[in-house]
Amino acid sequence: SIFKNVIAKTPGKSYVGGLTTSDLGTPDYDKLLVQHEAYVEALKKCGVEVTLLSPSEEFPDSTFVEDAAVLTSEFAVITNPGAESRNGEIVEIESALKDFYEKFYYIKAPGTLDGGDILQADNSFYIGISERTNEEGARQLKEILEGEGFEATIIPLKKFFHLKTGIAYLGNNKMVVAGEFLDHPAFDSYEKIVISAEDEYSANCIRVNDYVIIPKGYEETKRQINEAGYETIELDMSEVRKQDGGLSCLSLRF
Ligand code: CIR
Repeated sequence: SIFKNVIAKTPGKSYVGGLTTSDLGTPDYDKLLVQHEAYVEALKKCGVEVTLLSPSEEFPDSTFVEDAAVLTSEFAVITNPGAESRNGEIVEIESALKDFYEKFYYIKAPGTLDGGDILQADNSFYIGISERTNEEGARQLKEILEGEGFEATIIPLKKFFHLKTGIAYLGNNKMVVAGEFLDHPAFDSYEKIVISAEDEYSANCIRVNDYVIIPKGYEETKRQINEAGYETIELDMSEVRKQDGGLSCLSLRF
């Protein structure tokens, strides 16, 4: 699918005190801003129009806009983020999406769902159950998607933080997979690009029109994706990774 629009959000200073499970240290805010600007520039190079939201100090993790919505070309699903401190992020995202969508669905309590747990591959969606997305949230999304003519498969996660921490869809039936997804039956029908445990962070990459954006420093991932026929753009993600974020988390693409 061709993406025309992207929503991203500049991180605020409070980012450095946001949620994380990593032990990579405190992010350097100035360095993060440089990395975020490079991310926005890379998206522009891919030919999308970027709507850049202003920082919100009250929501330290709100630069990870992907978690607040699940988008298709026809409709938007506003999520119900599973982390208490992040739940209020949906208000701004819904209002930004009103400029682009008329049809909205909502994940409702007791269902919780983070957009990072949702992967679309053509007509199929994969919905991870994680620390953030519960069974009820997954069930609600599956019902919405099936009602709209999509297929939806629920995948309980074993180790990954979010589903998309370990998987990306490149189009043309090609799936980038790591860890617990390597031999997961749900992905049997795809042509797999296999990411080693050592390179696991690079499984979170994004295809945006003619490019695949990947984190910098993963030569084998770059080689495989180039070999599969895609041009790559590499970005330094060090300060994003420190807060458990990746390339997909920083934008909504539609
Ligand atoms: C969080 O814990 O919610 C953020 N520090 C990281 C969210 C990353 N989002 C994503 O993978 N979609």
